[in-house]
Amino acid sequence: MKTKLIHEVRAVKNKKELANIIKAQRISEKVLQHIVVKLKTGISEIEIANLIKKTFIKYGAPILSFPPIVAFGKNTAHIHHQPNKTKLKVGDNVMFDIGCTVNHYCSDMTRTYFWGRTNAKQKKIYLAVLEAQNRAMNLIKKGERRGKIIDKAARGFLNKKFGKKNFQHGLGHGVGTVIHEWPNFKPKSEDIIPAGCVMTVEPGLYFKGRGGVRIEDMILITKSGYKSLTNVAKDFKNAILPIR
Ligand SMILES: [Mn+2]
Repeated sequence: MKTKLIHEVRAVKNKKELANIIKAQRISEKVLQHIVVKLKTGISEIEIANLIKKTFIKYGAPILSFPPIVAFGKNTAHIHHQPNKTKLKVGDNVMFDIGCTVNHYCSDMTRTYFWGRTNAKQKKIYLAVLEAQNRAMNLIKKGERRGKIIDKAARGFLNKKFGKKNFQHGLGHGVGTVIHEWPNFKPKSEDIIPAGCVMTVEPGLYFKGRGGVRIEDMILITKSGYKSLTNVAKDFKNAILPIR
């Protein structure tokens, strides 16, 4: 057998490592649940980002995987938006990309919501991103392990529908003691994804000056398929938040 390189060794998680990642993810889910109900028209991204940090501390995970991304409205078109004073308006896209660490192991999740109502375009974009994610996951379920083919399943669908400019990042990455680790789902990836690996699947569509949608789940690659590690609803109906 060929000697494994360090990035290949650490990509495959043992039970304890996996338990830490799952614990970090469950905490993130609790935080998201707590935060979504704190939204109100006029609140700013930075206020929500600060509340997210405080809530992670409250739930026992003060060390985050990365600074939380909170984006409202057209700011959701920026892949790595930094929360600012932008205020929430009715009809806005609302994007949260958050993760924390447990014993150094990271979690990573993105959800996009709509504040109060949506138009036909927002719905079309959301459903396309969700479909792209499903296509990639179905391929993994069937046993595909080539990173670029899995990326293509989502990207090909989105490119065909919306053109080539609107999904500018990889479909997913390994997660472990660092938030982005080997292997990768991306167009030029030669990676073969091993069983035991924790990966994100995070297609997105971004329209400059208008807004974007990204849906990101973490999955465990298994011998026969995958196991989802993300327990947060993502169907379109759940994405529309009621104004309180
Ligand atoms: Mn990610």
